[in-house]
Amino acid sequence: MRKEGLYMKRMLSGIKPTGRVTLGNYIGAIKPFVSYQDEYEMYIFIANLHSMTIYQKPADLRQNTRDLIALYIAAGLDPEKVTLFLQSDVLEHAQLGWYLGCMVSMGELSRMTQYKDKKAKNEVIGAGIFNYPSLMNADILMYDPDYVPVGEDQKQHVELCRDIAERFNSRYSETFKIPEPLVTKVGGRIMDLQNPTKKMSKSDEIGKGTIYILDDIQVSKKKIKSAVTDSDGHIHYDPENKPGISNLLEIYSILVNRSIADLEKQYDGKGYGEFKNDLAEVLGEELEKIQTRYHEIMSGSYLDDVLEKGAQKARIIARKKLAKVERKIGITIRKR
Ligand code: ATP
Ligand code: LTN
Repeated sequence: MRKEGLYMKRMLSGIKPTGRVTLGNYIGAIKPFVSYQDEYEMYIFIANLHSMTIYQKPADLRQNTRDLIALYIAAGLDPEKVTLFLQSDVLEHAQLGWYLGCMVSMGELSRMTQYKDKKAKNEVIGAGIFNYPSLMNADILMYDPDYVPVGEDQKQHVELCRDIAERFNSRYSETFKIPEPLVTKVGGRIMDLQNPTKKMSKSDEIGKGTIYILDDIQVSKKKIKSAVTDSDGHIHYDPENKPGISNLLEIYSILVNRSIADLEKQYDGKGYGEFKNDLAEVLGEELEKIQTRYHEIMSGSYLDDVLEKGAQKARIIARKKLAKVERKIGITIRKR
């Protein structure tokens, strides 16, 4: 794709529909995607095949999937600029995932933190968690992106993807572009409001320290006002010694698009109460905008149209890439 006479770099990423979308997802993933859409040719998909590694009631999976796409759009992602699609709508992902799964070693897969963490919990784990990176490699390599924006936790998967792409290219011939992970600096790890040394997570059962984008706005504002801070009363960014207030400063900075230093100056000599009240107001306004737009999007058939268009565009690239791979590896035997 061209932009003002130059080729736009391509970006691709996915989010799993595994639960209710949190402020962490919004700040760490959705909002950055919106900011990239004018600069890059973007492919964003809902990783619903990956979400099967965690059991969800079918009705919940359906609801979470529709919510996630609607939230992307409500947050400002423009389907005219970005190709938005469902992973399961492009069958080539699973097929390429199989081929790439035959090129990765058990040792490499066993070193993945996501798998190791689950294994350490000593629960029964499905083979999907172990094989997870092969499907993710297919998601990425299928589209030859230059960049893959992800949270810190996913960087290791993108690095494995680079190794597998290089292995394929050297065993067969140049086929895949080697992608770069892109990890956001501010907002890459929003912390739990009640326990700011732990990541804000959608799989947190109690939910007191997690803000859900579609939750009641008054409840979310209250969560900000009762966020755990410290007793020194000085509004200053120091994640090590003042994790609570630093987390709130990061959230504030991203929401108003101002630097942390600027906010520190504004609140110099002021109390935590005033700071939290202001942040609660800013968050409330942002949530209100998103929720209004979300309800409009959910009401008609707009979402289905967006997904159909997105799948059609993605399939063209995926079919071409899979055909190329199958020719190279010797699966295709027909001459024409
Ligand atoms: P869980 O919280 O259950 O571990 P998750 O929200 O991390 O799940 P994903 O759907 O994989 O699960 O996350 C989508 C994106 O949101 C990823 O890029 C992830 O890095 C980012 N993300 C998730 N939580 C946060 C957070 N607290 N701060 C910043 N980014 C986050
Ligand atoms: N593993 C990612 C979701 C994901 C993804 C991808 C991200 C699946 N396939 C391809 C980037 C590129 C996660 O858990 N957030």
